[in-house]
Amino acid sequence: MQSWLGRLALSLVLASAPYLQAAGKEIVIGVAGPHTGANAPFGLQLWKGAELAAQQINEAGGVDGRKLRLVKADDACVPAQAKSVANKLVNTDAVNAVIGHFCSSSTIPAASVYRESDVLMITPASTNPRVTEDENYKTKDCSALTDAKKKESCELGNYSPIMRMCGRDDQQGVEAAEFIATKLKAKRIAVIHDKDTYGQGLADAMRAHLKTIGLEPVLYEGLTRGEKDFNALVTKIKATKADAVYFGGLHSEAGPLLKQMREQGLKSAFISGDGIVSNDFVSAAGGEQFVSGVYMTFGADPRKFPEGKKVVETFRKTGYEPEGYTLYSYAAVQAIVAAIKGSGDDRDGHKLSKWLVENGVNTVMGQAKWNPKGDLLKSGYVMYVWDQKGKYAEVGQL
Ligand code: ABU
Repeated sequence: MQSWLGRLALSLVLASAPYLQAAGKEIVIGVAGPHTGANAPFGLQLWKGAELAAQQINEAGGVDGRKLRLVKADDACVPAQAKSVANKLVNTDAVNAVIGHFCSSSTIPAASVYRESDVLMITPASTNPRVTEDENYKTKDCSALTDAKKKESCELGNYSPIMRMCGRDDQQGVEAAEFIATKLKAKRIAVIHDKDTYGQGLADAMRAHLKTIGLEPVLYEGLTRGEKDFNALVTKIKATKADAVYFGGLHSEAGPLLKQMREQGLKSAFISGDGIVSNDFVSAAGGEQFVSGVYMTFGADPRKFPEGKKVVETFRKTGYEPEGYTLYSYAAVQAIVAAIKGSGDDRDGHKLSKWLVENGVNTVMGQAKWNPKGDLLKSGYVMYVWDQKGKYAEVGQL
């Protein structure tokens, strides 16, 4: 039997170390995104990446013996649903952290739930600047505080639990504008967007940079998500004699818009962003012949990083091509696991974020480092082009 002194010592250790208290308990990670609906291909990318990462980590012994368990949370890219599934993940599933969401317009309202509950959220794919530029999140100056505990808590509050594993549209838009102006040498540019946080935000960032280089779009217009007939809009674009059409939005609208442009004989260059980085863009457009020659900005191809070679091979052996944001999601699991191990805390979003900011993580995509706001220190965009086989590769590599 344990002596009272032994029991006292044990209870003191447990009280001061929630991580040890949780020993043996599963680590629950929410994987939130559009698992149904038009954007389900992107939800699948997030799920596949997280699933393989969790499986491989569990096979290697888990997190100091604790197994990872994933919970799928479907927001269908609908903001109100995103907030509701975020509440469920926090209050019912008692997640330790969240990967997601995908659509920035869902990530932003869901993030307010995680921020309030102090749960770490890492989005692999939401690129709108407002995801991390939250108006409710203000860095505080803690330097005048003399009470050590208050100072520590104030400083911890400056590490945001809302983080991303991807770049931002204020970078992506600049890359697109530079390419259109200097490589395509387009002068008459029509800018179309889907009126959504991501799509319009990206179109606006692109347009703002065009302005700095002396170009004003010949047309700036929004379409409605979910619609499939854009023929009236195409007629309008045609009338502008645009030599390039830039689209801010997702593959589900980019596909039919592109198809109807080509069917109406409009041969202008078509450029879009990471919202079309899915093989489903090809079917949405009606086939390879329509996507051939389409340009798209996305981060440097994660399938080419040496750190991820084995993981990419494993995916391919199972018949799954780790396209788009799949490896970003894998890397987000790696970050969560590293932060839990490294910080000794399994739930406090600020502590996990602080650890990530101070240490960085080696992932399948190389080393990731963040600022306290949750943005990656290093992220960039490159231009891709889709080919006649319905595949995409960096411009110059085809
Ligand atoms: N960044 C790709 C589309 C997802 C989003 O940010 O809404």
